[in-house]
Amino acid sequence: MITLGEFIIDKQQDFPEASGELTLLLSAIQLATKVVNREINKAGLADITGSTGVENVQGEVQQKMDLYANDKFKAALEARGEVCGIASEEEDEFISFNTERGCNSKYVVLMDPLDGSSNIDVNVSVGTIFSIYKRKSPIGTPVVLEDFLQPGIEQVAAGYVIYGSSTMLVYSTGNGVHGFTCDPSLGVFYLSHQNMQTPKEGKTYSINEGNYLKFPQGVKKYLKYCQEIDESTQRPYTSRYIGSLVSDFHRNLLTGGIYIYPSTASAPEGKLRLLYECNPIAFLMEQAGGKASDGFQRILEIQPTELHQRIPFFCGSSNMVDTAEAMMEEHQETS
Ligand code: P6P
Repeated sequence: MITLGEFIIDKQQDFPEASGELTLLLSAIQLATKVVNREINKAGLADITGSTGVENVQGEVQQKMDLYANDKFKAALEARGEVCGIASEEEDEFISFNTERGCNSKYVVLMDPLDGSSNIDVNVSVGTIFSIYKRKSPIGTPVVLEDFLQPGIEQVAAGYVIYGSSTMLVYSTGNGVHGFTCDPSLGVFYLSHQNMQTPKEGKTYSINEGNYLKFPQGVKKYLKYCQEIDESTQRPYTSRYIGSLVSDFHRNLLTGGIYIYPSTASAPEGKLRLLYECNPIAFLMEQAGGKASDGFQRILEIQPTELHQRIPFFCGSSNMVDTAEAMMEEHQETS
């Protein structure tokens, strides 16, 4: 039974030049995860469900738990002193930790502190998503926007927490994807899924079919393909859509499948945010042997231009993403 802390330190040996800063950063994330997990598990009892009535920069009404989680992760990262700045779905602008220790740190963190938080009120799983880069601006100075606008391929590490039937923290530093399950009696994360690999083929597709009429033609074509009867390819596939990216992703990662949030007529760039949802999830999926694109190009190679920019998202088993991309390509002119 290896704990998350022991595993991170063991893996640190893989990086001779490692100075332990990333280890301390990941342990700060672990600490905040435990605090948020405790609050989520009693959400119905504490006055912490429901909305604040305030809209975030996305134009979405912030849930009380969104702000709680954002504050806890921000505080843990600033206190640990291994991060020079953060960007968050819940913060309009990036935040620079201008202490001497902060300015001299080499990492920036981007996060969705509580993805799918509207599900909390109905007791459905939610998640935290985080993405870690080395800063590009000089050590010793406050961070700048360019430190955050890096393509996903530059990520040093990425991960998510799923607050589900059990609480798991899943991360990668580019050497495989590893999952840790929390023992609630001890509040300790133990290694439960080492070197997670996703099947090349799956039988599950995850998409909000309520938007069908607004989908691009290539997506409509792919959904028809999923629903056709063809025993040789075990179709029709199964539709599973929780409305919580981390939950749909985690299931598809383990069993095979594809998650699609495409552009729609009303949202031409899709809904999901490139920097702190799609890039970290794409990093993990590729590390597990899957694929992630915007329907045409690899997510991790997209050069970001804005902190909260959105992007269409196709992510999952490589054969399924290939098939969906082929249909997007075939029908691009009719999208
Ligand atoms: P819709 C949650 O708001 C989220 O960002 C993802 O977690 C989830 O997959 C998606 O949006 C759900 O969006 O439009 O289908 O309700």
